[in-house]
Amino acid sequence: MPGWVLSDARIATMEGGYGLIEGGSVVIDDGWIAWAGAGTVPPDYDGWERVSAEGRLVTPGLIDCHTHIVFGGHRAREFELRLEGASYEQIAREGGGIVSTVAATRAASDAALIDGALGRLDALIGEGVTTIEVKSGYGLDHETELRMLRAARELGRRRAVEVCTSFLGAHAVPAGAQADDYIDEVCIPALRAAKAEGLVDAVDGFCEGIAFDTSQIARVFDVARELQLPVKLHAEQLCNMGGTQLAARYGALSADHVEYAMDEDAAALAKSGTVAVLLPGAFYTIRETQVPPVAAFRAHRVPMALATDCNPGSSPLSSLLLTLNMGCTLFRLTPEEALLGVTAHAARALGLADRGRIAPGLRADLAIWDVETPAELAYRIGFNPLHVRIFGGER
Ligand code: DI6
Ligand code: FE
Repeated sequence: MPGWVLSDARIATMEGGYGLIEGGSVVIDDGWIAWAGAGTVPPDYDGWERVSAEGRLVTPGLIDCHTHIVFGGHRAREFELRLEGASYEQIAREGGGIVSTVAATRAASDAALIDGALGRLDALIGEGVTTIEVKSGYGLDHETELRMLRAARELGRRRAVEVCTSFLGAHAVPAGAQADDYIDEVCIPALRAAKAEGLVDAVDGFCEGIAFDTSQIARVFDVARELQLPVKLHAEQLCNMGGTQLAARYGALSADHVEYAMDEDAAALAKSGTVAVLLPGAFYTIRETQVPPVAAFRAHRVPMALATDCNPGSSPLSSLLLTLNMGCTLFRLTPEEALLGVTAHAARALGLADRGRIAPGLRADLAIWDVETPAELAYRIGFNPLHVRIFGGER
C-alpha cells in the first residue's frame, strides 16, 4: 500500500535547532518518513495521496520523557498542607508524600490504575504527545511494582501512543522498612521479575536525602547493567547527593531534576552523553528556588530535555505545552531549547534513535499546529493549538 504526502507545511525538523523548512512536504510510507524537504517531491511519490497542511507548522510528535502517570488516589490534602506552610520534605518525613500514594496504589484495582492513568494520558495525547515514559515506584512491593508496569504497558495497547516503561522500585523506603533491606530483598528481586516478564525498558531511582543514597542506587544499577537495561536517575532535586556523578559513571540515558547540580556535574553529564531532564512542574509545585544550572549545561553542551514529571504530589501536571512555557519562564530556556526538549532531546533521554526529529528513516509521529511560528507553542498559557496528531503515519 503506498503512503501519503503531507504538503504545504512549515516543517520544524528539530535537526540541531528548529531546522525550519518553508513550503515543505513530508512523505510517509508505512508509518515511516520516506522523505522530507522543500520544493518538489521526488517523482517516485507521484500519484501518492496528498494532504495539505495549509501552511501550518509541523513538528515531530511530542515526547514526555518523565512521568509517573500510573498511581492510585490523589494528594489534594497535601496541597492544602503546603499552603498552610508545610514543606514537601516535612510531609514526606511524616508519612505523607510518596508513601501515601503507595497505600492508595496498592489498594487500587488494575482497572482503576489504568482508568486513572488514561485520563491523564488523553490530556497529553490531546496536545500532540506520541511517546510517553511511565515509571513504576508507587508499589514498593513486588506485586504492586509489577502491576504498575503492566498497567503502563496496557496504556500503549489502549491508545495510539508508544509507552516506554521505567522500573522505579528505588523511589521511596516503604513504611517500617530499612532502606538497605528494601533494596536487596524487594527492589532488586522485583526488578529481575519485571525484566523477565518483559515489563522494563529502563531502570530509574530517586537519589535523595528522603530516599536512597548513591551506594544503594549503585546496587540497583549494577543489576540493571547485568540485565542489559539502560539507567536514568532522579538526581539533585532537593540537595546535591552525588547522583548526577553516579548517573554519569553508569552512562545513564538521563539525569532528571538536577536543580542542585553544579558545573562539575554538567561536565560529567557531557562526558557520558547523558541528557539533563528538567522538570519545571515539580520546581513550580514545591516552590523550589534553586534553578537548574542551565548556563553550565549550555556551556558543556549537555542536551536538555523537558518533561511533565506528572505525579500526584510534586507535579500534578498533565500538559506538556504548559511545561514548555514553564521551562522558558522559570528556567529561562529559549523556546527553541524548550521544543528540542520535548522532541529530539526527549527521544535521546529515552534512548530512542528513531524519533524526535523529522528526517527520512524516522517514525512518522508528527503534530500539526495552528500556529505561525514555533515559539508560539511555548509562549501561550493554557491554550492548545493542536490541529492534527499523526502516530505511526496514521491520522
Ligand atoms: N521526584 C519527584 O518529583 C516525584 N518522585 C520523585 O522521585 C515525586 C513523587 C511524589 O511526590 O509522589
Ligand atoms: Fe519524577
